[in-house]
Amino acid sequence: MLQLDRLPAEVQRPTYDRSKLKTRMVHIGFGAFHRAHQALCSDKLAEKGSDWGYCEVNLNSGALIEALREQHLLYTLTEMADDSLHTRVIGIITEALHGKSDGIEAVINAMSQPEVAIVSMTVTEKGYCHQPASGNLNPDHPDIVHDLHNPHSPRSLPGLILAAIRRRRDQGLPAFSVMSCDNMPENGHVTRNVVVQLAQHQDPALADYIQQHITFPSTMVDRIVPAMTDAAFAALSARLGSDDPVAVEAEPFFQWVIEDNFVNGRPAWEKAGAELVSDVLPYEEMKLRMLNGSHSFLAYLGFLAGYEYISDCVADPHFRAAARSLMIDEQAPTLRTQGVDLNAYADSLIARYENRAIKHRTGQIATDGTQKLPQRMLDSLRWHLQRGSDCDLLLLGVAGWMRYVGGIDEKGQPIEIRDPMQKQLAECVAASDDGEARVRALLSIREVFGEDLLQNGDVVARLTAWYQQLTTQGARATVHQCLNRG
Ligand code: NAI
Ligand code: CS2
Repeated sequence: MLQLDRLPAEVQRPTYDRSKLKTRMVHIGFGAFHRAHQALCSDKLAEKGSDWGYCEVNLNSGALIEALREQHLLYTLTEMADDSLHTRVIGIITEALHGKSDGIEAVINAMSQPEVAIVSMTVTEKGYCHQPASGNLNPDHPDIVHDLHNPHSPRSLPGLILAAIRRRRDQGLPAFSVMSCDNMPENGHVTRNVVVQLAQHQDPALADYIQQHITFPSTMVDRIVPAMTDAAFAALSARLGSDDPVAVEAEPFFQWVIEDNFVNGRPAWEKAGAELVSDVLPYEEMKLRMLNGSHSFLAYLGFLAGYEYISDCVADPHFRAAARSLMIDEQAPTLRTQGVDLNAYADSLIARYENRAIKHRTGQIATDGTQKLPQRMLDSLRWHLQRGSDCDLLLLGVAGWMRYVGGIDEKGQPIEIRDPMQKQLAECVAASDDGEARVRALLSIREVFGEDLLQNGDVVARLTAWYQQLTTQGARATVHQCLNRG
């Protein structure tokens, strides 16, 4: 348990009066990223006099919430570069709830307090229960099926938001704004879509109310925050003089671009490093395609090549050059971004990947590929296919995912595939021979690939060629060859 009186003097502690904070925000998804990003920004703002505090909620695992409560809602964030580290105690949390042990009613009640003005979330892409290719609600998702029949005791994020909106409307309370901080293009629109579509099934009048009264600001969020490991916890405990099971470590870089569209006020986040803009889409697209697209490319191919961390991948000159070429030659041309030096942006991303203090596992980034591929690679792939322009690195990235979800690595060892569609992936793999049949079987997953890619013979042939090359020659040689293609 974190003990403030044992912490070394250089650890920064809150200097503001925590008892003056009010619970004006409820955040769903108390994961590593939120602890290192939005919570930090609001903590910095509290140092400047803001009273916007957070009620933190986890819907599935309760261990973190329990640990947070035990240490008086405090935890440490350590920013790590190759040659420096800085630890700060975050004090911005006022309450913490676990949907299962406290009960979902306690969470709906917290979201229905008069002072709550913002509900935000980082629940990973799969938490939205949508179809990744279309952004529409997946009506067959088991949690959505449950929530359709049990609107007052929801399990899903859309169902929970809807229950709280209904409660506030019925009690005549002011509406809140709903802000997604997950890595999806137009994350505000995706959130609005799933909530409104669920409402249309449950209560059309509520869907109209949402359209009129609730805003869903989109955000672009950026900071590399790897999952903590046993080794990281042990090193931190030795430095801090006490354990902090809620601790998180992050790179120094921080970016948060927020659509300024809030119905009931917001913290002045711009005073603590965020950018408030009228249109987030160009920022989101740039980040999702150049950063997350290259991350996924490195994750699948790097994992297959035996690289454990992203910093190992970019220490290989061929992988580094391939990642940069993917960013500049295949992702940058697809962007609507204006006024940004994309070459400098690509260089800054590579420099961030080289940070060896950040142990960002390729296996972590490789999770949930079905939820990530459309916005990271497939939108750009379609852009090139329409124009007949070169997109072999994107194709190789997709082939890398196909090889990865085959479930056997280059040494013949099993890969543990973590993906909400894992069952469907395993069925596709089991029912298809390695090679073109495997490529076709995976491309036929419409929720991810839509209809068009499987029907495009050229795409199937080129994906198959890269897939087979990965199988026969391995990821290292294939990345090298793709880089030197004619
Ligand atoms: P994490 O694994 O530490 O936390 C995930 C959180 O999502 C947990 O609180 C979990 O309870 C919740 N969750 C998972 N599935 C859910 C579901 N079906 N319904 C409701 N809640 C669910 O992951 P981390 O690092 O916090 O990342 C979360 C998301 O934040 C990412 O998927 C991404 O969209 C975004 N993000 C992460 C960054 C990073 O470097 N870690 C950087 C930028 C964005
Ligand atoms: C990563 C991102 O886990 C992943 O899929 O690509 O979480 C990445 O670390 C962040 O988006 C950086 O802002």
